[in-house]
Amino acid sequence: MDTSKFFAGIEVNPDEEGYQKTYKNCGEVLPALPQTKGWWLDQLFQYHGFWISSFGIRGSMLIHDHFKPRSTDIVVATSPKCGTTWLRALVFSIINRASFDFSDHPLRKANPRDLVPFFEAIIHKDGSTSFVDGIPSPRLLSTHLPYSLFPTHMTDDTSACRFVYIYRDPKDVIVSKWHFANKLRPKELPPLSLQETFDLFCKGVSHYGPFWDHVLGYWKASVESPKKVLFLKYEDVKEEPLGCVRKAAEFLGVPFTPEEESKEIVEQIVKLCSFESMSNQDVNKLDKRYQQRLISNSDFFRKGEVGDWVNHLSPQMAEKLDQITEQKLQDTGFNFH
Ligand code: PAP
Repeated sequence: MDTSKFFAGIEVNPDEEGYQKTYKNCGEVLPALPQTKGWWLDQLFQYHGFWISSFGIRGSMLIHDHFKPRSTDIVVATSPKCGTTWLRALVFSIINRASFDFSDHPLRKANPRDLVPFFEAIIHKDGSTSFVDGIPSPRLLSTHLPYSLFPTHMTDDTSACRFVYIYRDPKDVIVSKWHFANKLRPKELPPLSLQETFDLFCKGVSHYGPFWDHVLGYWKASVESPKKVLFLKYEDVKEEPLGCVRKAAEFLGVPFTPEEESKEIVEQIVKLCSFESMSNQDVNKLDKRYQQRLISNSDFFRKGEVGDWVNHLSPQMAEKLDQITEQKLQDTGFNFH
């Protein structure tokens, strides 16, 4: 599907002085950061307390220095493997519900990552904010960046842009990450064992980790600014999808009207975005790594279940992880239950 109509591509001109300053700063900052081997061929850098790939840091710096938020912007935020694909689909279909027929919906022809661009990656790739500047309002962008890495002009009360965040039981996150990492690892590397994955995750050394700090950052922001950050839980959306979709629509300022309710639009959105429906769309069965991407659409659909960790983690691993979670959340006022 041609998704260009959602993003008006614009000529990139990163030659100006401001951008050169950001590139120079990035070139100086990156080599000085603590580094470690990533989960595939990449390198992770510890940047403001989080382990992030070089592209994420460069993207974050460009956002920080050059991105101009609009009051209508919506940022879909997650720690990886917490339900990014699902949330992208849900928010896209809530916002665009008046524009499309559900039987011929863009989500039947395109993967959600083609409809809701990966904010820091696209800015890193372009080397400037030109592409995102060209997206018509309301812009939907997706990010894995921690809340604390966004500039204050996006997070303080003077900016009306909103964040929708979803988190998930870390035991299921580990299992999902483990499968995903092994899909991405090149053939010349041995598979990452579950134990290695577990140890790295527990040490906080995972993409955009430590996981708990990521979740806590968005949780605190949702408590302090409930109109700015909506904080959802994967397990809750699974259990009560209709209520969560209504809540998200209200948060986004587009509650469902009685007429929409009578036409069962909420039910149609939930059905369209369900794992069963999405994973069965031809476009999401593609395992072709297209457009020079490392990852194929089918890699984002595995089981989509709550509690699959019991089939992989030993009781000892589960107990250790629960203990770490309890420790990390101690005295924060937040818990995962
Ligand atoms: P990302 O952060 O790398 O973009 P993300 O979409 O968050 O990935 O993670 C994929 C997980 O979401 C997979 O979980 P699993 O490994 O436990 O199965 C995937 O199956 C699940 N997922 C994808 N689409 C949906 C959906 N529509 N509903 C529920 N879960 C989904």
